[in-house]
Amino acid sequence: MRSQKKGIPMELEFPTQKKLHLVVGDITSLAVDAIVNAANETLLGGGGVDGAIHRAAGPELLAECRLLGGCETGEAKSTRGYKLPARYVIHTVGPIWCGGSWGEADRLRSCYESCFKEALRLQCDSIAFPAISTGAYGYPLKEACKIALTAAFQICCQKELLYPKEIYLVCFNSQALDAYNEVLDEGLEVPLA
Ligand code: AR6
Repeated sequence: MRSQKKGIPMELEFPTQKKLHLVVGDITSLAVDAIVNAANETLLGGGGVDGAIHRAAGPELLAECRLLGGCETGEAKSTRGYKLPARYVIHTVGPIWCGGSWGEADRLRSCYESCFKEALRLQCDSIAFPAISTGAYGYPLKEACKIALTAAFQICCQKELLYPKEIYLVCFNSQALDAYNEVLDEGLEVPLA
């Protein structure tokens, strides 16, 4: 499908004109329509990417989050981006890894699907995801990357779906980028949406 060297960011353009980007960096710096936050059920902030997003957006983000009444694992709720370059933050709650027999994969898949639904509702052309659940929540990186890529490919294959048109999978370090590239090299089975 492609000859990409390990550790190198990339861009894939689909026949639908949709684009998938693998990028390395800090999601808070991206000027996209929506960035996704890997939050917890309170939606009141935390460490990791959640902390970085709240710091960069400023205190108004927390004020709006307080009005949301939390969020169930696998679901998503959105706020404005405030001081972020992104217009919106879509907050989702990934599963805590408990060994893999507790529906973690279904719930992680549901995070991506819920975020895409929210991006469609908000008419976002572009959306950027961190590798949800792969930090504090302990989800094995490669398995999580496979779920993220499968969900992204499903969207990119749908010509009639108006939003989003560009998906960014953001890697905070080279391990995440390597994991995404390994999954792509091994090939993906993408079920029809
Ligand atoms: N930009 C992009 N990716 C990042 C950034 C960043 N600025 N910072 C971290 N990552 P985590 P989780 C990557 O722990 O596992 C919070 O306290 C990081 O390398 O942020 O879903 C919440 O409040 C990793 O690959 O989220 C919850 O309590 C990925 O983002 C809990 O952590 C996710 O790591 C959620 O845990």
